[in-house]
Amino acid sequence: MQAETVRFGIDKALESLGVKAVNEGTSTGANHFGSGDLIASYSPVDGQLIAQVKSTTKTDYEKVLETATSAFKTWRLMPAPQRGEIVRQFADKLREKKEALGKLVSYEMGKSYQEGLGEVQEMIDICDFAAGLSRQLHGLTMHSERPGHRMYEQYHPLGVVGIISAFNFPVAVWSWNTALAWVCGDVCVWKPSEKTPLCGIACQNIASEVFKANNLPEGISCLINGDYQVGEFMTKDTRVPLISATGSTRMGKIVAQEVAARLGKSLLELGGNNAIIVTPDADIKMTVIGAVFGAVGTAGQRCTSTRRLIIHESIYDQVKTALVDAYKQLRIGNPLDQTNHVGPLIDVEAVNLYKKALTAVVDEGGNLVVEGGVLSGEGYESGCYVKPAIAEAQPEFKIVQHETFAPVLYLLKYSGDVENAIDIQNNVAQGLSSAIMTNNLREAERFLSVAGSDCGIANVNIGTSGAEIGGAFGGEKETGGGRESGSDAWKVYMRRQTNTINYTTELPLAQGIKFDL
Ligand code: UN1
Repeated sequence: MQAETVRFGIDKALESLGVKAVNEGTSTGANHFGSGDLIASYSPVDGQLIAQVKSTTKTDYEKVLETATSAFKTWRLMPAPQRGEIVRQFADKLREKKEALGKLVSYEMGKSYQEGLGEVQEMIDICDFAAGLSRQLHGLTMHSERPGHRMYEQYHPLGVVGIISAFNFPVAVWSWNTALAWVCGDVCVWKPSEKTPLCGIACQNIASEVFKANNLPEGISCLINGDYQVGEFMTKDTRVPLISATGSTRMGKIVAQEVAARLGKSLLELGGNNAIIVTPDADIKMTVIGAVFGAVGTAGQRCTSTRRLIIHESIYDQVKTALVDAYKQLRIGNPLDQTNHVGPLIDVEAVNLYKKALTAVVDEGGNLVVEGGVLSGEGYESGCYVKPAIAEAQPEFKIVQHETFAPVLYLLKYSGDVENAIDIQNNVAQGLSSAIMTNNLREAERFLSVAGSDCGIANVNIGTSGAEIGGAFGGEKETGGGRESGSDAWKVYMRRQTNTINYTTELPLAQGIKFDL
């Protein structure tokens, strides 16, 4: 009982999600198998081994692809609203398992339990969205230039969709893809991050129950596990028309080239280097809340995390002081304990990158106003807990141009007009999320205008992270250009067909061409 309390009920959560000590890491639904090496999942929370997962071999993968390809032939024939009903049932199951799954996300990945629950809520939201969407997979109709002809376009499913996801959103990003792909009539093969394989096992178990209860064939939801080589089985496979990959820009460039080499489609969600512009007309209290959550939420490991604050010189000192004060209130520790704000980084490798960034910013002439450092001692035995840091820096510093997946916030000063701040903001390789804090309508509109932010997401008076599922999610430049989640992101999971129908007894040619025999 004592141990149970200390572990915040994680053992019960694992049991309810069907996560065992050793799990088959390959699955086509009810059928789990796997013959590859074991992947061990250690919690960054307490350094304990949670469980192991058998990785996917090439032979296992072939079995998955055969099953998925055959399931597609059945699944695509089911009317889209009926597929939406299956996704609705999946959302119900997620509601039942929300606490357990939120806890596993928190324990395996290290984000706060609140954020773990939030991530499962994103899954539920996208499923609800997809269920409604299943009745709205509309194409357009056009007027033909020929008499007695009709033109329209329709959307058909693509087939097998390959999903490669990252550790930082170990369940939600899969669901953004899969919920849409399923209503579109596709079947999915998912390779979760090898840093969070148990979240994959748990989600697959939940999905499998729903497909089984509806007597649907094996292969609509598939799971594979392993490192980049297992990802390569899919990226190089012409039977997988679409690869949706979330992760680093480095990974995305490799995936994009492999998929392009076979003229497949890819949807890429890669690195961000997100900034908040703080103008003289900003509400400072709101700015501090938005910036602190953006920079330290998920320990700075969101692709939407706030990395740069671009502050007008007239309020620079005021904002800096308010931030330094706010950082003093931050409680760092076990993320399952709801009194803590900041949990651990994913692993020791991430801690090293964090340390490197702090050294680099000082080497380049920056100044640490909140020093940071790695925590040790009781409660920090995993070696993954770090203190969020703030550094005064210059926009052109190499380290400021680079995405470090850790709670390091750079303060940059601008003078003059908002255009100067926008220039600094846009002058990085990445283009995911951006924000401006201002009560000045002109500044806000300039930020949103064609000459404003060049990012996929541009917010006014909210931070850079925490996007809602209803909008299309993604970014430009080195972020990869993909769009997932809401709006019309579903179109990437389908193939478009233009149909022209002649209901006359003549065969007139388009463009007025005469071809009399
Ligand atoms: C990610 O970090 O990969 O906008 C996704 C957000 C979340 C999703 C982040 N809704 O912060």
